[in-house]
Amino acid sequence: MPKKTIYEARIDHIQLLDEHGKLDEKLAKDTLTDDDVIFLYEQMSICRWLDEIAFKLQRSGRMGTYPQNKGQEAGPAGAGLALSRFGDRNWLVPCYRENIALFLNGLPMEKILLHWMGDERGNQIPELPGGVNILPIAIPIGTHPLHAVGIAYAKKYRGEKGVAVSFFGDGATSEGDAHEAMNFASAWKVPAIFFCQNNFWAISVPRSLQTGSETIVQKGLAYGMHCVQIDGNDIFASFKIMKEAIDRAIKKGEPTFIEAVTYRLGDHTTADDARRYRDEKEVEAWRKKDPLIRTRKYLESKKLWNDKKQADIEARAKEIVEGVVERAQGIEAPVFKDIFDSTFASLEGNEELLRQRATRRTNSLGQVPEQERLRA
Ligand SMILES: Cc1ncc(C[n+]2csc(CCOP(=O)(O)OP(=O)(O)O)c2C)c(N)n1
Ligand SMILES: [Mg+2]
Repeated sequence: MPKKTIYEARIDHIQLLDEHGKLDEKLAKDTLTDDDVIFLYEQMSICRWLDEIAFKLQRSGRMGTYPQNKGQEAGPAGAGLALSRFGDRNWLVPCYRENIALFLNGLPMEKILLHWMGDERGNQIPELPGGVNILPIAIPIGTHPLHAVGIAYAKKYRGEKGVAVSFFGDGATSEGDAHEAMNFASAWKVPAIFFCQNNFWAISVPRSLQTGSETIVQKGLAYGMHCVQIDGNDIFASFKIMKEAIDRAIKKGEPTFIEAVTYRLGDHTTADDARRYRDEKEVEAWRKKDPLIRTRKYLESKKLWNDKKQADIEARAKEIVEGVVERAQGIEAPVFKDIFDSTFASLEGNEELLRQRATRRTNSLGQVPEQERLRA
């Protein structure tokens, strides 16, 4: 029977900096300067320390829950830096595992702590000095890529030069909304970029149970999008590919899907114990690929880093995060009504009922501790 091939697919995997800290200098040309790498290494170190302290805050009852970003800093670091440099008034539409991309674009760190302390003011994003717009953290999985595509459509409609980037996990690509977003982005040719952090797990569900797809990124091929997979623990690859995606979006109005292959070294959130479902050998293998370790090895190999600088950044990270915690905890308690005002258009006389329901929650001792902080 005569047949002809009408479609063939190829997915490239991009790595510039390997796990031993060795850089492909040729591919890395015109990407990050030495100063950029030092800067990103320092920022990743500060974020890692914020993770440690946030974990302790939750354990001591001062925060509801917290999802550590540990191990996944490089992808959002490179991408976040590119977003701050290229494009015009870009939009960053996050989920919860790319804190560093937000900080690199000027979000005050205490906003993240306030969010996880359940304070609505953590979601009120001020106008940021770099000009990038940031939406509040999205906890519903996979819904916000649609918001980003809507924003990208508005940018196109208004003739503005800039992109809207949504960050989400591998699990989000099992949700219908993410596929609607990809379809619209490609059909409407809007400047949207999809940045998927594939960390191999959606809470306790392994990637192998989520999809039969060989890669996550090839899902974007079905929608006619430019698709590329990167080593998500490599700041050079992330910066380079995000820069190219921004160019493609602005010059050609075409969306890109980036899959950053990485691993979460911590639990899903503080409410989780990953030891119950993950093999320690798997975690150990990924610890060796830690983005902080490889970036430091690279800097050391170029004589740009030493033990003294390491001690300095560790001390600075402690000082910065201490200040962040002080500011997050030091602000006046939130107004009770904020919880509802930010959720409902109108309370329609149900305010008292909602108040009673919200404050009925007690801890194991039958106390109502957290709500007492709230002002009426
Ligand atoms: C619509 C929706 N369904 C279920 C959940 C519960 N939930 C929270 S995180 C999560 C897993 C997300 O996995 P992934 O997208 O891979 O992101 P990761 O946490 O691994 O970064 C789920 C199912 C949710 N928040 N929203
Ligand atoms: Mg995941």
